[in-house]
Amino acid sequence: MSDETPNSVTMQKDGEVAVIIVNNPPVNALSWHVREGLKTHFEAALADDGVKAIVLRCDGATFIAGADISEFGKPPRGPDFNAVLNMIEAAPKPVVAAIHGTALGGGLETALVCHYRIAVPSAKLGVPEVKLGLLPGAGGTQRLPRVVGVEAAATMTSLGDPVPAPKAKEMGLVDELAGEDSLAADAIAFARARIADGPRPTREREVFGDVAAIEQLKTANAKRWRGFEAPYANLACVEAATRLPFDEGLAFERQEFMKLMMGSQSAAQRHIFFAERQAAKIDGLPKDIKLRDVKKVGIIGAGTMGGGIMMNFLQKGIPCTIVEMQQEALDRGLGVVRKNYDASAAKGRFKPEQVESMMGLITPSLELEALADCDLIIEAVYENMDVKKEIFGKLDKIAKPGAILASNTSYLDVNEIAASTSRPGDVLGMHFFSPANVMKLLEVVRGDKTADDVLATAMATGKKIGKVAVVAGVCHGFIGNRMLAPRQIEAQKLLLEGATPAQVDKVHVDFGMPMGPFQMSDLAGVDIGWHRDPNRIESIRDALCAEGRWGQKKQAGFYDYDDKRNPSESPRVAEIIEEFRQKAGVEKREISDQEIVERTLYPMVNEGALILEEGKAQRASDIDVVWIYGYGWPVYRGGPMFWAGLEGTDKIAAALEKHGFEVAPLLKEKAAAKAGF
Ligand code: T1G
Repeated sequence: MSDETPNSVTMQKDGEVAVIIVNNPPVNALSWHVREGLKTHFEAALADDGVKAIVLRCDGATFIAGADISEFGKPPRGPDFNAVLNMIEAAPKPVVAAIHGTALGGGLETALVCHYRIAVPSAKLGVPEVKLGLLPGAGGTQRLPRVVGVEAAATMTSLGDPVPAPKAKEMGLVDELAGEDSLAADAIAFARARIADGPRPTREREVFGDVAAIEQLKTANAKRWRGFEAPYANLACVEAATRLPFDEGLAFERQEFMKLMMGSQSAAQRHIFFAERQAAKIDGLPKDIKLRDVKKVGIIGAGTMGGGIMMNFLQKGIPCTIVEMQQEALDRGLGVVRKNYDASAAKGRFKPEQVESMMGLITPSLELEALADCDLIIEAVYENMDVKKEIFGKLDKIAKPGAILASNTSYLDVNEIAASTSRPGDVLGMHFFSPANVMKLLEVVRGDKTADDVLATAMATGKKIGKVAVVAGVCHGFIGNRMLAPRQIEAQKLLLEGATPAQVDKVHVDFGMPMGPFQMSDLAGVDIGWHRDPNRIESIRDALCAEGRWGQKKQAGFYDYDDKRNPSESPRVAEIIEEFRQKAGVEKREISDQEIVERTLYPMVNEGALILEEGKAQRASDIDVVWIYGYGWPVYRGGPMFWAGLEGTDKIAAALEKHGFEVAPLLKEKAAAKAGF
């Protein structure tokens, strides 16, 4: 959004109807010059006696998609937004908002001060501010309850999901649906017809609906909103609208908005908004690099990962050939995919005919040769380097020229895999997270010889199948798992020194993680990566595995589980830890929660700094995106590297030194400057 383009708002006249047009690509955000332009042209239209009605519409892909988030935190420029809105609302001539694409946040608030709204059926309307840790701070929480009622206003503001135009019409948010390709003309005709009706200031309309909906939303979303401030602030404002006069409600909203705006949660969530979009950009590559076609995909391995990965492509209508070694394994894998789709269809996510058409896109095979016509082949077999090299060696002879060969390995050396082919430029890692059809994160692992267009194509394919794709370099565990390792190692040590699995996990859950290291280990399987020798006990985990305590699947791991998988602290695990402590000659001591933070979260930041130094991640915000979308790091803490800035890199470095860690040079540098990443 260059601030050198003040001419982002223009006005035309169609007889007695003035049409004010916003054109501020890419999303018509309310940058200072747009607010200035709106003020100028509305004042002109209001002062022009020849004008009997006004239409506000936008050029480009969408109606106004909100305030210009990139201006937040910067010195204010241009007119006060609320003053411009109040002028529009008070207009003595009917004002019609003509909506296409998305009317979001400040964009919907602008449409709400217009007296009428007309929209194309494909339009979406919403107030997603809560997803930025904010609330609609330009009257949205006071005007929405007057237009759609308390329940809908509470739902729209606290959840932040957009409403399709036809539904918005039913709700009274939209007054008229226009032709999909005739919005401009339909809006002028609609405005002309409103001249007789005159203006309809929203602030003068009555709030209606049942305030009890607010408490019901809190109860229904308590787990989802754990740790978040914004959802509750949104509901407090809607509740205020039910009992305060409009201007007092507006003042309350302003106060709540400023609290959130100045807080760390919104700063973190705004950071992630831009970080997610930044992650899609590959430094050094031209934006318009020519991508390879991906019209047919091959999957090797029909296990949990292979099946989940395939589902992403089927849902985008991309035919898939899936290869397994044995018929029984192939049938089992396809059975799981069918079961998952049937379960989703039962929840109304897919129609039965959609499930049939997706299943119809699958070509099952026991022959690798069946992949000869695929544009992208993703190998998802168990983690064994020799097996992967053998497969890629065979693929090298089978796959067509230009086919992209990807491995779903979660930590093996992609360069070594690529070297088992004569076309390492066509090889890279595409590391999906389990369940692969649900988890949004995709680590795209760039090998030393991976061609630029191969990398760009994999990133674009990731976006196409609804993933948040992040470029990672080749190293053990890439970005996410590499940072997870020091956390898990320290967590184990803390048990030896006196902490319990429950204490360590509680610190992480209170921090906002969905679960702690030991709950996660029990869910994933304590035996993942175990050497399978019950006589070799070198760690507490070995001791658990030797006793068959492999986690939830065995109803016993670091916790005991009842048949509903509810965890409880395990006296047997406490015994095992005590036995191990004595064998290791470690003195048990009190461990504070702060020490657990310093020894499990701070080392992740340290590892993140090493990853940046080694160039295994393009930027610190990419690391944040990995942890938000792959490991459930609380978005209101912005990811490990952003959080390090909030926590204080100097504090982190000092604590790491205190606990005997070698502090990464980049972290030392940031600490010395008291700077974030
Ligand atoms: N401000 C600034 N930049 C924005 C922006 C915004 N509101 N929305 C998008 N961009 C940039 C984005 O960073 C990217 O830049 C480019 O536009 C294309 O975006 C007072 C306080 C509209 C559904 O939360 O949800 O109003 O990476 O890749 O997939 O109450 O953008 O190309 O350099 O996402 O087609 C409320 C945010 C603001 C909506 C389009 N509004 N935007 O999706 O494109 S707070 C929002 C979106 C507010 C008021 C409050 C999506 C989109 P770049 P994109 P897309």
